[in-house]
Amino acid sequence: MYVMEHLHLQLHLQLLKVQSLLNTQHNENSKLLARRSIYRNSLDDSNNSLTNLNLFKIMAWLTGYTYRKKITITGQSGSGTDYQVAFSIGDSSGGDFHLGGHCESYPTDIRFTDNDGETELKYWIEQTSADPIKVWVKVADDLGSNVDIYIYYGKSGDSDGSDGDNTFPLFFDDFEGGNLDKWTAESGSSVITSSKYYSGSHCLYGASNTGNHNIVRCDVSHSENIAIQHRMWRATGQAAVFIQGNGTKAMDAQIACGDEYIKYHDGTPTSTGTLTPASTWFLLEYRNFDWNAHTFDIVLNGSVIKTGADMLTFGSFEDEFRIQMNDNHTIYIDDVIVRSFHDSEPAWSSTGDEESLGINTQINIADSWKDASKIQINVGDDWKDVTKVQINVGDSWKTIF
Ligand SMILES: [Ca+2]
Ligand SMILES: [Ca+2]
Repeated sequence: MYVMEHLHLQLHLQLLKVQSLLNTQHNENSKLLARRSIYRNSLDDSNNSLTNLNLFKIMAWLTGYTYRKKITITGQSGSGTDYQVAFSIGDSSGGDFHLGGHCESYPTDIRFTDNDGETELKYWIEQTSADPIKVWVKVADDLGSNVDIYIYYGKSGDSDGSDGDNTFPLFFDDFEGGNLDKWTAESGSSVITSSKYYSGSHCLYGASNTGNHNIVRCDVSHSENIAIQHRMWRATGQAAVFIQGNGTKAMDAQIACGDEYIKYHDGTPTSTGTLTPASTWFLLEYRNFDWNAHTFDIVLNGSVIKTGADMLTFGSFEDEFRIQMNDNHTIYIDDVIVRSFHDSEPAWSSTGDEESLGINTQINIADSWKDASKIQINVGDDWKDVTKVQINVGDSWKTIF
């Protein structure tokens, strides 16, 4: 056993840098000695052998953040990589889970990482003034099965990391850029306005334009693996049309055209039977596109109101998403997003306990010092937490953590 310990320890010499924890002087030659007691708590003696004790796994910590929680997402076969998953996260209460009031400036000082604890993931917060916030995180790992990610939080003076463009690379516009650079204005006089908005301080508005609909369109390739969503505000009686096609067929969603119902046009305007909200912001989503059967689903505020809506035979608007705000109708649009979609969607499952960086330990990985909150050792293909680390200084054992 002593032989085993010795070999084991050689692997770790110079790996651990201890900051400010020891008053006792130590020098570059101080040996980090991981006593058997370090891991005895989490191991039984039968596993405590050299052949099994072969690797250390360093759990990295995102520099600058004081707290983190592990988030587990339930995967769905076929979902793939870079899927955007939405979470509801409260400051000190509410949501899928909350951050215990430990943000310095909620929700600015939050970040998300891969399960490695340090590779940052792109995310976008819908309304930063909300509590709980709704956050979309682009998950790098394949969500064909369950995936863990981390949320970090608690960093004074942090910058805003919310990034819609990179979270939704297929298309994203919250109109905060103040222009229509991502769009082609087909007719009318659509403008960016700050008189109303869902996110930030701007949205798209179809200005008064008698006899000529306000139409803008953007490039969106037709696919069965996307959902197109947007926020909308309208006064009673005001109408808009949303179209996306493949050059042969098109989805054509008609919002309160002629009456107050949400419809789809498959040759004739057909009601979903659901009334269109008025004088409030609502969320519309078009998804579950079947470009063979020529059908799609319509979703209002997260609830499916029509499955298998038939498409329209339509030769125009190939691989474009088109917004038509009827002339002289008061229509506002915000947060146009094209996101990943799989018929059974991956979703938040659970969130682990809060972990904090209460110890000043660093591990040197490839000549770069990383904060380490957790060290694990691999025993029989099973990772076990190291619950205690001691260092020998002047023949005296000092506990690091
Ligand atoms: Ca990963
Ligand atoms: Ca906006």
